[in-house]
Amino acid sequence: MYMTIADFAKEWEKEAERTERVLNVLTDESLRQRVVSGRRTLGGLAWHLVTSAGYMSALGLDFEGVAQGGSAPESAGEIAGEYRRISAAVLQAVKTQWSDAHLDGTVTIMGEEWRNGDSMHFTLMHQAHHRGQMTVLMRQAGLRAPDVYGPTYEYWIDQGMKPLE
Ligand code: NI
Repeated sequence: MYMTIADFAKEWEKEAERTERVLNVLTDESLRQRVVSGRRTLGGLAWHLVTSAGYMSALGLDFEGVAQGGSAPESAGEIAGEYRRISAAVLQAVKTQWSDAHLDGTVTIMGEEWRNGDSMHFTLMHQAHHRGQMTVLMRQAGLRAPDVYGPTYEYWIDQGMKPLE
């Protein structure tokens, strides 16, 4: 749990960089890759990361969110660009509009009291969860998933080593 804005900012930046690494590999065609027929697409999951960062406005932060009613763009570059923009905007809003004490403030979300610092942490965990789903779909779409928290299968091959089973 974050006690200071500085702690939060450090983790937010690191996680945003990981997410950008994943988004930057997407191609327009790969956005249509689905979990199973009729369910979420890779593009839908990628866009979900953008819109969920936008939910931080519910904590009283003021920043430019996602255009209302906008559906997922069909361009991978556009999704990655919009993610970079909104992720930086949230961070900038926290740094300029909050003090450390705001992290201890609470907001009622879906009938529950949420500590702001915990909401921020939840948002990053949620992002990591969907990023993991995305790397599976990326493989199914024929893309090479980047290293996120550790080496990938291809990384070991590149190093001339036998990949772990
Ligand atoms: Ni979600």
